[in-house]
Amino acid sequence: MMMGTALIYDEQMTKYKLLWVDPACKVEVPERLIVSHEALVRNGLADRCVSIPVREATDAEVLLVHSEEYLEAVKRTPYMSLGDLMEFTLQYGDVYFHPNIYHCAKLAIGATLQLVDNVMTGRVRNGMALVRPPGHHSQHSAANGFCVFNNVAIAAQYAKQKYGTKRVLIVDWDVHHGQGVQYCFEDDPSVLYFSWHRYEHQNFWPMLKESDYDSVGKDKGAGFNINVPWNKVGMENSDYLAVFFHVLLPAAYEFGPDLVLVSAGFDSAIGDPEGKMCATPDVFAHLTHLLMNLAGGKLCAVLEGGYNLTSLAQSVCQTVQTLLGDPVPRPTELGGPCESALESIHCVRSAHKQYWSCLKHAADRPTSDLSTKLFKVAEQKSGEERNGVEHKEKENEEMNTEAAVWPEPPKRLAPPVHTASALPGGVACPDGCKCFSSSEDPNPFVLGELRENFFKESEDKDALTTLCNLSALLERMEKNEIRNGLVLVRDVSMAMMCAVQHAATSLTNRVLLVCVGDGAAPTHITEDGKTLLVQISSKEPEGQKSKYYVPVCLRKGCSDMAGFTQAVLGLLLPLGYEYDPNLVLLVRMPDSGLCESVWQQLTGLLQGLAQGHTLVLMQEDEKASVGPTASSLLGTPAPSLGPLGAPLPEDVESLERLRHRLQADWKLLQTTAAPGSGGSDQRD
Ligand code: FKS
Ligand code: ZN
Repeated sequence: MMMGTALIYDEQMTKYKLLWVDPACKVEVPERLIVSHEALVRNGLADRCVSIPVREATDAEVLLVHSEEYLEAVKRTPYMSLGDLMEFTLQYGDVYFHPNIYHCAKLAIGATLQLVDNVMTGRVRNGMALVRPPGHHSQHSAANGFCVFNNVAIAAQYAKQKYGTKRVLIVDWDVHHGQGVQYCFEDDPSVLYFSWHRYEHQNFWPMLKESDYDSVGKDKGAGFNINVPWNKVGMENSDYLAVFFHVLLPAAYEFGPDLVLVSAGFDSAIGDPEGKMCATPDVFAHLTHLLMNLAGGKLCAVLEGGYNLTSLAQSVCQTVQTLLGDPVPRPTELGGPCESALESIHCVRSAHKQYWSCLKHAADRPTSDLSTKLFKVAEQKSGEERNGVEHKEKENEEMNTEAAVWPEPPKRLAPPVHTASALPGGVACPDGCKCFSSSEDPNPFVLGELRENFFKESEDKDALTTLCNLSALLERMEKNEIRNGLVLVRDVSMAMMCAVQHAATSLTNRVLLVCVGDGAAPTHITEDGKTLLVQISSKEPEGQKSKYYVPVCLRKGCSDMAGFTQAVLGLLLPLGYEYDPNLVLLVRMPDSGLCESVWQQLTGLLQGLAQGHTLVLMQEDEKASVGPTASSLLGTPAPSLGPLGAPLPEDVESLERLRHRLQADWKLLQTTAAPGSGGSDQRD
């Protein structure tokens, strides 16, 4: 079943602008929308999307979030004189009105709701709405921060009302706090609102106390508001990813939304004059990808901010291209998160540990520690504090963020074959897969090698052919002729050895080997760092020799969904991202006990690595899994796991311990600031 990506855009929304001088508002220009759309057209992305017309929102839709008085007031703005508009504007913060903005604001809501309708009815899988004015700052009875109506908040209410959506996740990756969204859902447990934002200890707009990590929601909604304050500028890709791995994703998977709305602001990208952050546009490909397996893939991205036109256009393209299913680029520049980011992560996890089972064993913040609360003089993030990578230290002079240079994101070419499979006779090739039949000529050299290495004694023709196919498949993946593949084998252990050995002798210099389930894994191959082996099983490891061998032990093995998911999100993914493999080998051991939907989640998530080059190995008798696995490899979102229960306490604890132990070697596993630095409590 082919399902598309919606793109909703209308030039009409470029037809309003600031009519007077206001330094606070001058960055919010019509060109933002024009360049974003032009870039999508230029890169051939707009054409690949399902284009859906906008419409005006009805009064009833506006009233889902806003007051009647406010709506009536905004309704009068098209008839106001310039002087009246200026005066009307004055009662709100950092916003401007224009005779045409009311019309555009209704279109912005309408565009968002069109997107929600098309996603909820299954006409498309996901999509993006390019809108102006943005929405996340506007409140019940107030415009604010370039926003007139709260597009995303209205969309969440609309989805609940019209489609009976039980749980909506709102991910606000704009660099500003969407306080309007927070106020709207503060006491509502059916909407999980996540926002990261430049905060600088309350020195950054909108300078609210309630933007800090300890605003967790109220009453029944306690725990359903997650704020990650950035207390320094210059945050990078690893800071963003660390927050996803250790805060957002665990909570999001536990929550189990049936719709994901993204307040997609790109002022959090490098070069933005407002955000002053350093994350590159390709990071949005990863953020998008990491959310695409939630809610059965139902994801609606709605534009918010973004003021560096180059960075904005590139970031929009990265997001849409990911929604379309193109291979995700290799993550760039992943050191560890910086001290300030770690401090924020530590605070958020600690503030939320009482609400989320996945955070139950998060490290506490000493209650007496007020250091993150101090209203400090804004400081620049200096290279020295960054983990891992050496940076040139900037002097105290103001950094000219708009002069920032970064390489244009790479092209993201999709290989001609998406998914190939090598299956034993009698197993039908799943729809959309290219079958690698045994009739294809085996490379005589490879054949010789295989005979030499694996079949010294016995001569099993079928097994040999399978291994030949496997080698051929790997070669084609290396040449980027095939994106990913699935092989059913007689003996996964032998096939795994064969694949690893093949990879080691070829150009592939880093293989992430993920073994799911009990069974012997080739631990000896991890010595040279060319393979990172992560095995998730129920067997107690015999002591860890190398940083490249990570045995993850869960008491009930892979059969506990919550524990397994936690291991994947908080351990496997950060390890994988930091390792940055050029091939992922995913091996399912016989009788792993893993349920199909969790397996599909894993398969889907791992495709954010190695540009989607994943080779899956399964045992011959797991025929029933061929269809679902192939479907995930083909980019179909995994089915939602629904809300997850609590993982076994002993598993959570042992995962935390393992993460703690590995932190010295793998910076992306860190979740706490180093004691004694970055303002943590000295008395502790
Ligand atoms: C001048 C201060 C500007 C207003 C910032 C508003 C940000 C709006 C936004 C939205 F997504 F809504 F567009 N203060 N240097 O980016 O969050
Ligand atoms: Zn913003």
